[in-house]
Amino acid sequence: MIYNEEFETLPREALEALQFKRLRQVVDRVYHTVGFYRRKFDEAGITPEDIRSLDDLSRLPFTTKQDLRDNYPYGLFAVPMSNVIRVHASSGTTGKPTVVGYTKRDIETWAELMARSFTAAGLTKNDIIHNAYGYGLFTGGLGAHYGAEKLGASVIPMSGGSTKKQILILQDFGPTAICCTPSYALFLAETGQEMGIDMTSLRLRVGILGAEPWSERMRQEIEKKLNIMALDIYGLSEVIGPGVAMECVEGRHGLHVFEDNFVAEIIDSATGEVQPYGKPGELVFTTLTKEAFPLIRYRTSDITRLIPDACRCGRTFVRMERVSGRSDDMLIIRGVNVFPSQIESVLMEIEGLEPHYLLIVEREGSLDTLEIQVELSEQVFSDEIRGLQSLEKRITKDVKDYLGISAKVKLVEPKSLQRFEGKAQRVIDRREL
Ligand code: DLL
Repeated sequence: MIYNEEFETLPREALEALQFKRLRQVVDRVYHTVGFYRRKFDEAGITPEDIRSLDDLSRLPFTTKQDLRDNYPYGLFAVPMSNVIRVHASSGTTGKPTVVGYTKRDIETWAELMARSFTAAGLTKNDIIHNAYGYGLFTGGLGAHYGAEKLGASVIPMSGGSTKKQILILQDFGPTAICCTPSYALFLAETGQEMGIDMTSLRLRVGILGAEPWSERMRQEIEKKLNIMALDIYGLSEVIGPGVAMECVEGRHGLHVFEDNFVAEIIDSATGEVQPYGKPGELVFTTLTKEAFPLIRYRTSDITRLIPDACRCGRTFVRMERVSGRSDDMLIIRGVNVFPSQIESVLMEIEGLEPHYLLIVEREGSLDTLEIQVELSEQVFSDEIRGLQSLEKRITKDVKDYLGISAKVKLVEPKSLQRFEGKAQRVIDRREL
């Protein structure tokens, strides 16, 4: 099933013509409305008129997360705030989040992309969708919500957390589809099992899972434990949120990028050189239809490759292979994006700690766990136990309050963590997906 036949099955030639037309428009618009882009283009000696074909896109400069940070919070918006009807945000490399904005039309575009994604997963207005992506600044909850409504399905706005209640609702409300991160899907399955519930006999038949990397092995586990078909959905706040690319039930290999709205490129992370189809590298997006927050050649740091082969489903959009990793050090812990530098900033605000720490990420059952080991200063090391306990509590609380993640804190003796001559290795990620 295809939600928007007209656009999703455009012959490549017509699609590329449409992309070019929209690219010219967006390049023109950002050049004239966003100071940042005008400066960047001027520095590169390029004007909108120089973009004469889709290939000329590669002549434009990249936009990075650092650029977004430098223009925090609204500096890259291309419309006045009075036209912005929603903002979302995700983690940046410091304590400050990355802020994105939407006009009314952007919200409609996004809802359609999510309706297309649900349709690609085989859902219709007859489905009941249990939405366990978090509602709030995170784009998952509201993104999926509006898409489900656009499709005409019934949406259960669960948001994240309260696992036992989620299981009750899964049993009683009879949802046929679930939206959540793949690790949370597994956690729900396992918790249900522990509660003595047969999680394979619920009405659920489809999972629309994403927001973090997962593997084919995890897919099989989830499918077995919940007796569903699990499909991969990809997106990032900067580009729009979930619904940038979606797997279809027919293909189940690679996610169709909604190319009438986004141009995808793969580049060599080190040189910035555009790579041909099939070669792995860093994914870069240019938005073609967004009004409030258009992005030109945004470097996602996600590593994948593009598959141009025709798909049985009839969509002509190129597919991206499941994301295999990142080119930066961002961690995704229980769906929350966090950079080690953010944890460091929180630690360094607290007296009595040394700037030597180690982050250990593991997966217990299906849940990610984070342990923070941090060295005490000589002065507090001699303190009595009580003082140390309250210090541990304070760190746990600050990490939770500022970054939204639960961590186990272990205070260690001064000078006990390994020192490094070159680049410090502060993260041990033992998760096997
Ligand atoms: O995670 C948007 C989203 C919500 C996608 C719900 C899918 C479902 P951010 O919080 O900005 O946005 O995080 C974006 O998450 O750059 C990837 O590194 C990672 N990511 C998202 N989807 C996938 C996926 C949302 N399917 C960052 N597979 C991205 C692997 C994913 N990684």
